[in-house]
Amino acid sequence: MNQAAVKIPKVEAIPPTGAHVPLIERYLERLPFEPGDPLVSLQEGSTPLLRAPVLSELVGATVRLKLEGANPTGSFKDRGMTCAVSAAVRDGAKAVICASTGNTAASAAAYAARAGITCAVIVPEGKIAQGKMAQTLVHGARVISLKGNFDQALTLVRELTDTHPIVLVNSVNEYRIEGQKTAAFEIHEGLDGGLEALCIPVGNAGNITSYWRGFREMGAAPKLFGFQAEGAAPLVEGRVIEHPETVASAIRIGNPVRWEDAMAAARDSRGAIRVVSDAEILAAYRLLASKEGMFCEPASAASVAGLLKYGADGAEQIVCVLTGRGLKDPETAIANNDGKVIQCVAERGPIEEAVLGDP
Ligand code: AN7
Repeated sequence: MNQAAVKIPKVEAIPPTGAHVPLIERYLERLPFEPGDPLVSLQEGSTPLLRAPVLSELVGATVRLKLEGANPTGSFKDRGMTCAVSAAVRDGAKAVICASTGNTAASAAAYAARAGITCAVIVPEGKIAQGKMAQTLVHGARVISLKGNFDQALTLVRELTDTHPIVLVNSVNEYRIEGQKTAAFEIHEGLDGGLEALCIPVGNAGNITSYWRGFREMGAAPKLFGFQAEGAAPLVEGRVIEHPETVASAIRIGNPVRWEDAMAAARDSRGAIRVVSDAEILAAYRLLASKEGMFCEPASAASVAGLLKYGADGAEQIVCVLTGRGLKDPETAIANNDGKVIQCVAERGPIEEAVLGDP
């Protein structure tokens, strides 16, 4: 089974998707905003829900991918950030700050630029992917590279924001959770309430918390399966990891802020939080790119790695959340693929051999 086997259906039944509407407008009645409040939006949300035929075949169920990399800065963080920055502007803030493994930084930098306020980000030195660093810098944020890890960075920004009038936009900020719950609304609406299991990567655990809140507000209760990387799996091991390590730099987090909420989401949904190895993450990452045509970042592939490893408890309608876009992390992509680049001189014969010869 591959995409070529899929035929254009005869009857077109295109549901209204809410595309071209800022997320806060689309779900205003369910978010802590009022008409007339300042709106800082890059037209986030309303992301595609893509069928995954190869995965569906492998798992023996209908698997779809929620493409959060289609958000304006390339990750799900934009859902929370439109809310956090709109609220900050409404409340008169002139600056926002976050600790970040990269995506929160890129998103905060973009929304702060849009709002005309300043942004500072603290990132673990040498541990954020190049695409995210590029975004953050070009949006004009102040980037502080910390000789330490994400958890230390978060502790420091929390102390700073206790004593300075700067708004913290990590997922301790309730507006982040409120914004991110809208992805659950979209999936619930997109599948007419038919979702049975959701697979999602877990780092600081804000997103799994948000999805559970969103599903509950819709009166839905799919099983939530969260996946942590083996070297950074505090929720699975039940202890803080002092020196988290994983190829999936976005989820290299040893002491998640939303620890209790994440455990409650897994328990109350009759799901689980489980571990996948870096090798399993990279295998899923390559499979998504080479068989489904979907290039996500390594952390995102943890959701698919987990589904392939553990299944989804017999669920027939499954969604894997692809939290961020593959272009975020070009180094990992270039270091982990089966492709090759063939050098060639600009002449007919060698070109023919390069294109048509035995690989
Ligand atoms: C692609 O940017 O924590 O469990 O500082 O970038 O809600 O933390 C990123 C997290 C999954 C985990 N996938 O989400 C940050 C940051 C991607 C991510 C996660 C992140 P949470």
